[in-house]
Amino acid sequence: MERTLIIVKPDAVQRGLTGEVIKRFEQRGLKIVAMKFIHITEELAKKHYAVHEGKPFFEGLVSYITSSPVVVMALEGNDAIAAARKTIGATKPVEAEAGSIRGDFGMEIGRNLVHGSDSPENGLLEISNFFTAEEIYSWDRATDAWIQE
Ligand code: IDP
Ligand code: MG
Repeated sequence: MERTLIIVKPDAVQRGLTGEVIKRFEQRGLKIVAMKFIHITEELAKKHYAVHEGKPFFEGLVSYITSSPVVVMALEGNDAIAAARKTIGATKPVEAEAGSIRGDFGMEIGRNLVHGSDSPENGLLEISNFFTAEEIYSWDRATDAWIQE
């Protein structure tokens, strides 16, 4: 069972796409185990995107993700990382498949609507940057057996 950190980024929240984005993960079968509405601080943004420090887009990325509130979620499921990234689509929205979130709603890499963790290890690490253990719920969902064997 994997967990991924999802961020509904400022552009998606500002454009009124929060519900649409959450809906796509939920209808796919990923289980919400944590969720909150927050304004990411510069410190947290730099921690979350530490791997990109030094790249030319880093400062712009930090100012984008801290520009207005976001919804952060931890989602759980077998192959949650791969499933969520497929639902999100390629990093560059113009290269993202139609049917993915970025392919349906995005135009530019600097406004690509959603974050999803890229490995199970990073999923757990990123979730711990945003949520305390008490904020994460393991719960039995009535539909679990109809979504996962
Ligand atoms: P990912 O979000 O698909 O995992 P990463 O390569 O991990 O993509 O990059 C993290 C985020 O940094 C991207 O989602 C995007 O918001 C931003 N980003 C990446 N490359 C560029 C770029 O070349 N210009 C502007 N922003 C970028
Ligand atoms: Mg990434």
